[in-house]
Amino acid sequence: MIELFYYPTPNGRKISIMLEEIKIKYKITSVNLNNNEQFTKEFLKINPHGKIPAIIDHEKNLTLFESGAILIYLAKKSGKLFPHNSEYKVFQWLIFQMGNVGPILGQHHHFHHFFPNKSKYAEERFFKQSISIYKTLDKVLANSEFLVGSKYTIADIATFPWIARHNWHDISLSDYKNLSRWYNMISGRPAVIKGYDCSNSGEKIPKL
Ligand SMILES: N[C@@H](CCC(=O)N[C@@H](CS)C(=O)NCC(=O)O)C(=O)O
Repeated sequence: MIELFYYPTPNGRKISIMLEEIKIKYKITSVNLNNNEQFTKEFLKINPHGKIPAIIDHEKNLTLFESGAILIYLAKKSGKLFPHNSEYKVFQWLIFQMGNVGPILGQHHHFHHFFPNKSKYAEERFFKQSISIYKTLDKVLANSEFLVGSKYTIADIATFPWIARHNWHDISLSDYKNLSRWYNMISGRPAVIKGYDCSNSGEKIPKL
């Protein structure tokens, strides 16, 4: 049994979607970020950096944080969504998500959505970099069904919940034809629909 420490955010949803995709038994423990529950003494023992997601694999008595590490762990445990013959390409796009998509889009919606007009420099900087990420993803998906060829992998799962926040980014996803095709395809997967709202918060996957 996997225990997922969760809040309905892009990083949290990567793992709930993965757990649904691999059909493993799991339970959700909510860590309410609005109430600063990520900083409780108990949670800091699980992730000393005070961020969700984290998991405990109770069968193995293993605690893990950082969504990329958790995705790799769950893929290896289940033997799913991490094809051996394209392992390094999966790492490439997973690391691209961890190092670019998440941090840049995260900073962008922070400055643009929560802190508008207060730092023109920061707002413009992250907006520009966010557009560049959308363009890069659109370009690669012009010649590839998924991020790594024809296989849906943990790299797609890591990236999808960030693109699902496209409304927050004030970027029109429909301007990116290939990224839209990929987004619609993944949005329709039953495991993605279930994992996106695993805590029954009522939030639906945004449409284009
Ligand atoms: N690199 C981390 C990022 C985790 C992260 O930033 N989580 C956010 C939610 S999406 C969080 O817990 N924020 C609470 C805070 O910063 O206090 C990962 O991929 O797991």
